[in-house]
Amino acid sequence: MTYNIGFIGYQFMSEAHGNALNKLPMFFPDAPETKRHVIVGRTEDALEEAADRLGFEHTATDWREILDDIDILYNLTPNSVHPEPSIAALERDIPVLCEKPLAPTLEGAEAMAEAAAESDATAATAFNYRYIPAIQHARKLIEAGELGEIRQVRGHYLQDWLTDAEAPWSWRNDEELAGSGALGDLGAHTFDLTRYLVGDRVGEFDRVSGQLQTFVDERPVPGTDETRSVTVDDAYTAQVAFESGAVGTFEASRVTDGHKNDHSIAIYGSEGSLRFSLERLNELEVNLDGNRGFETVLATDPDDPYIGHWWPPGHVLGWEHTFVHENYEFLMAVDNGDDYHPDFQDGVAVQRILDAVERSAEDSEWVAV
Ligand code: SOE
Repeated sequence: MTYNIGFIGYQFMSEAHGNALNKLPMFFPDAPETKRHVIVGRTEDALEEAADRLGFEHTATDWREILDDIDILYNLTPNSVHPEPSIAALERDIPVLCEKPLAPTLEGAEAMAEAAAESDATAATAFNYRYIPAIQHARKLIEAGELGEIRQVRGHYLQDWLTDAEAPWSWRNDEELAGSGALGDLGAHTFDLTRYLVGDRVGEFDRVSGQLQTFVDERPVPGTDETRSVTVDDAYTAQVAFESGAVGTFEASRVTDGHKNDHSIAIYGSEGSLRFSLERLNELEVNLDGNRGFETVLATDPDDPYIGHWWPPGHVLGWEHTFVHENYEFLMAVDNGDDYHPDFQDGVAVQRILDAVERSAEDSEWVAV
């Protein structure tokens, strides 16, 4: 079967997923066949250009028009547009891959998770960082008990694209369109990665104490001489208590000047520890034999996940490869009817954490997730 793919959205994430679909036939020849059938957007000129560049046969300006013609929906829009099209597709048992976070609010994410639970179709939340070979190597070490009892998790996602007060306003700066700022856009990834790496050992996020801060409260609107208010956080920090008694500290920012895309996580156990940074995504630092400190492992061996599809050892991978792996696993799950994670239940679990951090920041106290 060749699956007709529909994208809603034609910007950054559409390029990442379009590139991934383009690479699958050559590097993952057992992947289900797909056709980039239709791409949806509001601005016709930009849409036509994107359709050409991303290899789509058709364009549309209303997502409601495409559901009869597609086999799989990719919802790659601003967060406020995630619920309605995703739920409509799932009600027709059309598989959905939706970018993260699931929705601007917990209510929206719960409606999406409910639709997924009632649907026979696969519903994926696009937490792509689970598909890094070094991260999957880390999970194997943790699952094998190499770190012993997990005690502490430290995670951060630091960028600096909004350090300049003149950096332009976008939907990611608006509470109605995004829900939150660095918290939902970046913190969501770290919360999911934590659930993926140590969820089986520390349980869920139990209680959080968080703070949100906005440093620049209005920004220029591109192509105009106007400014618009920033109604979401530039940065968040949070303390976390897990169900097991393990503890965590988390933060994300869009104004940490000098950090470009530094998604880092460190796990500390009774027998050892490990740490990872997206800016060195082929490497995992491990500290497993006593007090020698951290040693760097290059996760590019043939038996490291996905590496056999690419290049010889040491011919390193990049950010884009995480989307190729994610699309491969998603399409295989759709084709085989297998369980897929991270699904919408994983997505709503992260949304509960986002919501708790926001409530805690509002009330300046610890809150239950
Ligand atoms: C923000 O700049 C962003 O594009 C996030 O929205 C993505 O989820 C992350 O993978 C890269 O940074």
